[in-house]
Amino acid sequence: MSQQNQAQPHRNFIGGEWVESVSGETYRTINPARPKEIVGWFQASVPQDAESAIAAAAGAAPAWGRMPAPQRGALLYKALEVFGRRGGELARAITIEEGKPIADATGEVKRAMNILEYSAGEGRRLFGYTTPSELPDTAAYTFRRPLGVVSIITPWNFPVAIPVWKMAPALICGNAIVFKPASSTPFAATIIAEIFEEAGIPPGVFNLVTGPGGSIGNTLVDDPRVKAISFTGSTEIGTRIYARAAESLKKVQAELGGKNAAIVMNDADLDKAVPGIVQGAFGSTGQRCTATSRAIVERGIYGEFMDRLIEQTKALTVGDGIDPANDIAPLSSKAQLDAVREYIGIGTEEGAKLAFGGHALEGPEFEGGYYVEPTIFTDVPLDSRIAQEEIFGPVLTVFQADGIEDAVRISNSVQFGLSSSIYTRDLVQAHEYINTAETGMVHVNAPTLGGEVHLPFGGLKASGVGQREQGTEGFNFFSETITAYIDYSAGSRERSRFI
Ligand code: UN1
Repeated sequence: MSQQNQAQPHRNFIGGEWVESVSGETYRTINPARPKEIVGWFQASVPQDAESAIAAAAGAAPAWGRMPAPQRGALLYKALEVFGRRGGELARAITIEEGKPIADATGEVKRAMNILEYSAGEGRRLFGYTTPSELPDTAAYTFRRPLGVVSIITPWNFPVAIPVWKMAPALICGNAIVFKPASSTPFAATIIAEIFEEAGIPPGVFNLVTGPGGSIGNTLVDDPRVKAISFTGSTEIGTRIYARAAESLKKVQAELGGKNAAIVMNDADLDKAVPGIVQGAFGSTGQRCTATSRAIVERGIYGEFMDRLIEQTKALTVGDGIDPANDIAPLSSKAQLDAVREYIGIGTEEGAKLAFGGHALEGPEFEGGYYVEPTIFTDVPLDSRIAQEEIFGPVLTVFQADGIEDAVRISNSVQFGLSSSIYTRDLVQAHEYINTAETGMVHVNAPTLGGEVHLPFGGLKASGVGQREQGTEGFNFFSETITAYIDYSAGSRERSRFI
């Protein structure tokens, strides 16, 4: 039975059973708003646990893959229904374990539900294509076949939406999954596993293994029964996974870092641009691969933009994400807090001007939580580290540009290429940017964030590799395309062969 006593450690979900790690070890997660508060205890899994999960998935994959896709879709609809019922609980789990404001967590759950709905419906499509053959009386068409077992390795910053936007397409395509959430956010992952169990997922189709990536990550990539890896996380780890998986020619879908820019042209509507950049930079405490970490502002509007930016940033309240009055919640961990503080220090040393914020918030009212003020740097040297590296916190760097070409040059000057945005009323400038921005997603007059589940999500350059997530591309990643040729001519006859 799925229900686990809260006082007991949560368990792995393998082959339809809730089981302990063979290591006999557990570890705890904490609430970043009050680090003294323990969220739960979880299994510290070792390679043998990952192997059991892979074996369970390999055993379940053939029958699941043969089940008609609309029936798999019916099961995803059922999971959607349970998600709806447990949505509030999931949002709270996100906030107390990851830290983000409850409104962001609620939005995240909604996104997960959107992709479940979209993927469930895909059970009645999963299109291949037909095309005329060059031969007479011959049918030629493609269809999809599942890959088999796939590993789903996800980060802490979206503990619900990212896993679901990988697993829903993986499952509808007929794959069995082994899901390894980030070691710091296994609580929401455990609830997701409970939801799929309650929806009636056949044993072994959905497996959850918690614990540090250093311990089980390699098994989830190397095991020959695993056919593909879908990963979201740092560029460093993504590069290692891609290289490892290449040894056995596995498919990899890796969504990695970002250093996203929002351009503000002289003709921009600042009533849109300023709130859009404030939300992009500081929403979810900046811990989002699509966060706006650079604003590139045309010189003529710079003064007014900065005045409004600082005024609106000042109005943000920082505090525990569970209180809906707070706009900025803690960073997700002590390590994140340390990294962001270090970058703020580096920024000052590198000669950038600290225009707002820059301090950790440490008074007794903050209860030891990992808070940092929203922070804005101006006069940032283009080759400096804070201009080039992903900070993953509420830190915005601002640049000045002379016209669209200069703005594009600054925008494209980083190794990353995930998302970008331009604020302008001029269609010519907007299209110039859409056509030349080195990013996988471009927004016009809207923040760099987010996306809709039926459109592809992903980036160029160091921001990712492999087929995009979501949209049709997501289903393409999780299926093999098989090409069939059928000669239906009556009797034997001389046929010209295709070459
Ligand atoms: C979003 O912009 O809402 O890790 C989603 C991340 C991204 C997802 C961002 N893969 O932050």
